[in-house]
Amino acid sequence: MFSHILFLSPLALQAIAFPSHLESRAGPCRKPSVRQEWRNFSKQQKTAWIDAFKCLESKPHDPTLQPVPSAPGLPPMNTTGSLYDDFTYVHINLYPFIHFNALFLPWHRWYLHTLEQLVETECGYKGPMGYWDWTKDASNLKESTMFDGNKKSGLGGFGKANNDFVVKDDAFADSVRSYPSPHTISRNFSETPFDENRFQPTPWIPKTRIRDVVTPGTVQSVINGHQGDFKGFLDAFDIVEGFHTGVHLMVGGDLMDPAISPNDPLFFLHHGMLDRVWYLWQKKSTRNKKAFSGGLTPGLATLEQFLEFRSAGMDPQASLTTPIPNANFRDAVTVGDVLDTESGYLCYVYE
Ligand SMILES: *[C@@H]1O[C@H](CO)[C@@H](O)[C@H](O)[C@H]1NC(C)=O
Ligand SMILES: *[C@@H]1O[C@H](CO)[C@@H](O)[C@H](O)[C@H]1NC(C)=O
Ligand SMILES: *[C@@H]1O[C@H](CO)[C@@H](O)[C@H](O)[C@H]1NC(C)=O
Ligand SMILES: [Cu+2]
Repeated sequence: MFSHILFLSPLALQAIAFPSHLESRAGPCRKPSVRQEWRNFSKQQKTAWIDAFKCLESKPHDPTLQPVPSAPGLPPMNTTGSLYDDFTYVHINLYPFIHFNALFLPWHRWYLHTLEQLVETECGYKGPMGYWDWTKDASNLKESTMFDGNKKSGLGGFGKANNDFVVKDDAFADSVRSYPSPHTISRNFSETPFDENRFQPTPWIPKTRIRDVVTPGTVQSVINGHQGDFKGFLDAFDIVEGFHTGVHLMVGGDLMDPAISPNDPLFFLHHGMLDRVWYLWQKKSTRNKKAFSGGLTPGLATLEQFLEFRSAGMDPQASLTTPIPNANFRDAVTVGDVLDTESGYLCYVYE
């Protein structure tokens, strides 16, 4: 599943999508919202968060979404899908421009913020955004309390082999996702996701167990390292056998397929954690806070190129004025607008 995305033709990756209506969005941030660890949500808060996501499933497609020319394999847009589906579609469409390059962290920060705005403005949600601190679960991932089977407040567990791994015990069990074709989400746990062809080509990927990747020590060393060097930080953060990819592959099902992975609401809690790791690194020093660098073209044309450029991308180089690709969906902003979570355009902290 990862394979056909990872080794896309480089030509397909060169056209970076420029959003329209670009304007500066700084302003005062007086009372930042606090993003909470999911297990720190009360049961009522969990239900409210889930209901807000379900509300997006009941809202119609937004016709302002204008897909950009993208890689082969982009499914046609389904205009009878929901606003939630649109949100997934933005990720599918822009996938080749926002992974394994400098935009990975800024883009996903914009994406989570856009989701937060959607649930607030479209659905009246007033509760916190969340994150999944998987370091708490390293010793017992499959039995993690994240995978709580409750029809009102639970994100659910894993499906069964005799039922195509469709998740049945969660609050989203009846939620139909339209991409790539209508279905309800599935999950298929693996403790050794790097060792099971979940990510190809496999021979060069260390056969690390996921429990050894999502440890507090791994995260701390990423946060403490590469002072002032965003590219170095990003490379350490997003190694193929690392916690970003590893958690996607461990959960399996929708979350494992990188382009459509936002179909599973766990995506937003996993990426909340990734955004938090960046935030914690930025908090380490003024140099980190201002650091941003890397290339816009993912170095994915060949394995040799990937091993050389890793996650920080190739020329042309990105800068603070680089637009965040948005497929004309919601705010058009630049990297500089999302660098600081308390800049004014953004206004949040992590607990
Ligand atoms: C589009 O999405 C809707 C809602 O999920 C679904 O009923 C319909 O079959 C989809 N159309 C196509 C062509 O997949
Ligand atoms: C579920 O995961 C196992 C272990 O990785 C794999 O062998 C199997 O093919 C997967 N099944 C599906 C339907 O994804
Ligand atoms: C959970 O919330 C409590 C109080 O609201 C706070 O003291 C604690 O630090 C939070 N836990 C985490 C993991 O942030
Ligand atoms: Cu992504």
